[in-house]
Amino acid sequence: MSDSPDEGDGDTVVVTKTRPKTQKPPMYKVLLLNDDYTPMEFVVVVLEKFFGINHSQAVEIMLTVHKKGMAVVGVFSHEIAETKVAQVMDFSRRHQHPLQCTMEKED
Ligand code: TYC
Repeated sequence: MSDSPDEGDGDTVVVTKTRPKTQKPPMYKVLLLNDDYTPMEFVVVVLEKFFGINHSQAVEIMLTVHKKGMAVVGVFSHEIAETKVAQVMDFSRRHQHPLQCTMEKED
């Protein structure tokens, strides 16, 4: 019984380093896209209302989108990102603005 080969001699300590193999859930960038028709003030309201961004930061991000074509407005879990995109698209559609918002998996 105690001589069986897989029981060891009782005084050997095996230390295994824990290497986490569970992956962190992927995160998603929410992007706001430029267009020629959505009023600047509307975009600022969207950034304040749905992303909790303060007024001066919202103006800055809106101007970045206006000049560069798009900007990342936040990084969220898949579910939260999906909700933000849906909220922005619905709010824009209801106000008859063509503002586009999309999400993209972070690398
Ligand atoms: N380009 C728009 C304008 O000149 C403003 C704008 C900014 C639109 C950001 C969309 O995501 C956007 N009225």
